[in-house]
Amino acid sequence: MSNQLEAFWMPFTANRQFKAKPRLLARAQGMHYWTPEGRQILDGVAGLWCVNAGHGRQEITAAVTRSMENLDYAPPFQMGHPQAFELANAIVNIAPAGMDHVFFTNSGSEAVESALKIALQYHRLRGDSSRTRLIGRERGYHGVNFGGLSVGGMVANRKAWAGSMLPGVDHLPHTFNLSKNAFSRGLPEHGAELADELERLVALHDASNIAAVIVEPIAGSTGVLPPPKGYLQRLRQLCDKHGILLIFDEVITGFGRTGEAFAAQAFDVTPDLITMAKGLTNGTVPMGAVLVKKEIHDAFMTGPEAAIELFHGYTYSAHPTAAAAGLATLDIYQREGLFQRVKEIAPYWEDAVHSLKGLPGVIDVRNYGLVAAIEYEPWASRPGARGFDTFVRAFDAGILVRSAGDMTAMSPPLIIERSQIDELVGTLADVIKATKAG
Ligand code: PXG
Repeated sequence: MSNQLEAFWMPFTANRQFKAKPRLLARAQGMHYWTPEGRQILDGVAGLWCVNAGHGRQEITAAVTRSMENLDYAPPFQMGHPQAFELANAIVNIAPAGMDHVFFTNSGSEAVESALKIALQYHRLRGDSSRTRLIGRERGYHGVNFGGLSVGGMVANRKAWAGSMLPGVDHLPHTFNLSKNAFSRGLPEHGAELADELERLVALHDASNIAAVIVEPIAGSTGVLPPPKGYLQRLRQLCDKHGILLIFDEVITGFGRTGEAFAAQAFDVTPDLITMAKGLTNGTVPMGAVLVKKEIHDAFMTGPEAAIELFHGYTYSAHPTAAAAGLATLDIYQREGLFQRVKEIAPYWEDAVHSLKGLPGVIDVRNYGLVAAIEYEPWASRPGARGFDTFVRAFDAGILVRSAGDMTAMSPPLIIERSQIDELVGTLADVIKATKAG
C-alpha cells in the first residue's frame, strides 16, 4: 500500500504520517463521504469549505457532462463562449449593488493575485501610480501564491519564503481576543478599534502610497474569527477617507456561509473587490473569480479600443466545464433557497456548538452563519497539536472536521439537517471528552 501512495506529494499534508495511516475518501453523496471500506463519514466541513449544496448533485453532473460534450474547451483570450457571460451575469445578480463585473480564475489563490493586480493597475490608470503598498492582516489567509502569501498572515505558510515576498506590504493586527471575546455568540463585542490601525499605517506611509487593504470578512483558515461589531464598517470608512481600495476575500464566506450570497451583504459593508472560489462550483470543478465595482472596471476602459486593457489571465479562465458547473450550482442555491436556509438554521447551529462550552479543555466557541470553531487549551508539551489529534479521532468516530493548531473548525454543507447538526456536535463532544492529555 505505502508504495502505491508514494508518488503523490500531497499538499498541506504530513505526507509520511498520512502514508503510514491513510485516510481515504472513495465516494460522496448528500451530507456524507464513504471510505473505501464503506465506512460512512458525516461531512462537517463541506469538503474543504466548498461543497455548499451537498455532495453528488445530479444537476451539476448533468450540466458539466452536456457542456463538455458540446464544447470541451474554448480559448478565453480574444474569444468567448456563451456560458462564461451567463455565469458572470448570474454572479452579478446575487452580488452587492454596484459590483457588476467578473474576472474568472481557477482557484482562490489566483483570484487573490488577480484582485491585487487589478487594484494596483487601477490606481496607475488614474494617475495615482505611487499607490503600491498592500495591506493584509495577521492571521489572514489569501492562498499560496506570492501576492497572497505576502498579504497573508500565517507564519507557517510564510517563513520558508520570507526573503521572496512582495515588498511594500504591511499587516493590520488580527482581531482574535480570547480574554475579552471568548464564547461570543455571533460577532464579538470588542475590537472594532483595531481597524484604526489603518490610520497608523497611513500616518507612517502617507495614503498616497497605499493601494489596497485585503481582509477576509470572517478569517477562516486560522480559526473562524468573525469580525468584531463595527470593525468592517470602520475599515470601510477609513479606506474611503484615504482613497484606499478595500478587498474582501470571500473564498470561504461566499455563497451562503453567512446566510447571504456574500458576507459583504450579511455585514452590510460593500468592498471594492470580492474574491471568490470554492462554493462557486460547489467544489466540483476548479474555478475562482474576482467581482469588481463598476468604477474600477470602467477605469480600465479608457485607452484605445483595440488595446488589451488588462494584461492578465489564465488558459483556463472561464473554462466551459467550470462555467457550466457554476451555472448549475448557482441555480441550485437559488432554487432551494439555501442562503436563506442558513439564516433559519443558524440559531440552532449556534446553540448546538455552544453546548460544547464547559467540556474539558474547551476555552472558546465562535460561530456565525453556518460556520464555527472550537478552541482548546494547548497541551504544554505539544502546543498546536490538539486540533490535529481531535481531527484524527473525529474521523475515526465518523465525522469530518478541519483542524488548525489547537482548534477544530466546522462549516457543513448548507443542506445540513438539525438531526445531523446534533450528530456532528454530539460526536465531536464525545471525541473531546475522550481526549487524553498530550
Ligand atoms: N482565500 C481564502 C480566504 C481561502 O480560504 C484561498 C484564498 C485560496 O484558495 P485556493 O482555491 O487557491 O486553495 C482560500 C483557501 C483550511 C484551508 O484548512 C482553507 C483553504 C485552503 C486550504 C485549507 O482552512 N482556503
